[in-house]
Amino acid sequence: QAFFKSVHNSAPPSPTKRHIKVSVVGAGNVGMAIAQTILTQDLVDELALVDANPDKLRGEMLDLQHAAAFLPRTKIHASVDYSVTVGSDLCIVTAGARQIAGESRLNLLQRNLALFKDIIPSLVKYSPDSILMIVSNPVDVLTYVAWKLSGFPSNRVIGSGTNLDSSRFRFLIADHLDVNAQDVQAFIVGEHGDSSVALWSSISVGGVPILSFLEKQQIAYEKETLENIHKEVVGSAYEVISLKGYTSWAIGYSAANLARSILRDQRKIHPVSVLAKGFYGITGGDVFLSLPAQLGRGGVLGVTNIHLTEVEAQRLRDSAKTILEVQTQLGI
Ligand code: 6V0
Repeated sequence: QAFFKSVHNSAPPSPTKRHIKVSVVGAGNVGMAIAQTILTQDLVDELALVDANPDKLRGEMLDLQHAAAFLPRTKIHASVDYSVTVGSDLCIVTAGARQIAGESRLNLLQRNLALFKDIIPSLVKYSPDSILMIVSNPVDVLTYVAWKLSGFPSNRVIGSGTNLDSSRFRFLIADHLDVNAQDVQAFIVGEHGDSSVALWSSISVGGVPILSFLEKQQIAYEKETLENIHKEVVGSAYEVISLKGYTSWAIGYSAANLARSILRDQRKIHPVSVLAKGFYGITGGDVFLSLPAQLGRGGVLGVTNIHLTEVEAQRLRDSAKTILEVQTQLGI
């Protein structure tokens, strides 16, 4: 028996909006921060969680479901079986082996490669038309791995890349100038991590190019101060991890921000990891690294042709070389 009695003379149902589904693989600190940010921002109708640990997974699912009275209505389910992800529009992968003390990055990568060989084909099987967003580290190489394993066109495989590094950068510049971080346009591109490249030449605040503004005002800007801000960005993940054990909130907002641009076809420009061969003189192989890319319902819609100084372009090519060197040792 129906809970509601039907209403007489009710209008025919209005065309329902498209059902949007996102799956998050890996219900750890990062996966759950992304899941909860997506929920609070009312981005999806259905959220599926997958993890290898069934107890942790069920606990996280119940904990989120218990907030239903305070959240936009979203169907949340979870399973160790990938059939739960069927028909996803977007699949976000945060699963990852944790680095063991003294373990090399390459060894960690080999372990994560083994996980991806299981995860990516399973996602593709149930959501062949989805967009893949990779968050697990090392994110650029694993995005390449996901692209290879999925057989998807490159516009549907995106790494969260330096979207997070750029938001840390914007925060630090805003803090330095005492302005709102949302008014600071600034990009960090290249590898998510140590060889990332800060694009100082294209920073603007409220539309004002910052370097030429400072020069015109004859405010001595110290190159060293600027370089220190970039160094702080590179070191900030290490600092947070050494203090609280992991990073979660900023990557949660960063990934949800990318999800919004994709699912709502926002056509916004984000520095994310994309197939970079052929852009900005990057040659030598199929490499994924972050470039300012326009994101929408089709995934990566294009790469912005921003002006780089020769030094910035060279740093970007060096960053590509660093990633390619690691990639060639993988054997896939
Ligand atoms: P975590 O809290 O250890 O969570 C990892 C989760 O993955 C655990 O719940 C595991 O049970 C699960 N898992 C392991 N193997 C599998 C598998 N085969 N299938 C499904 N689930 C599995 O780690 P945390 O959440 O802190 O980090 C996750 C990943 O995100 C790591 O690789 C981090 O380095 C990476 N980050 C990437 C960032 C970025 O900007 N790209 C930022 C922060 C962290």
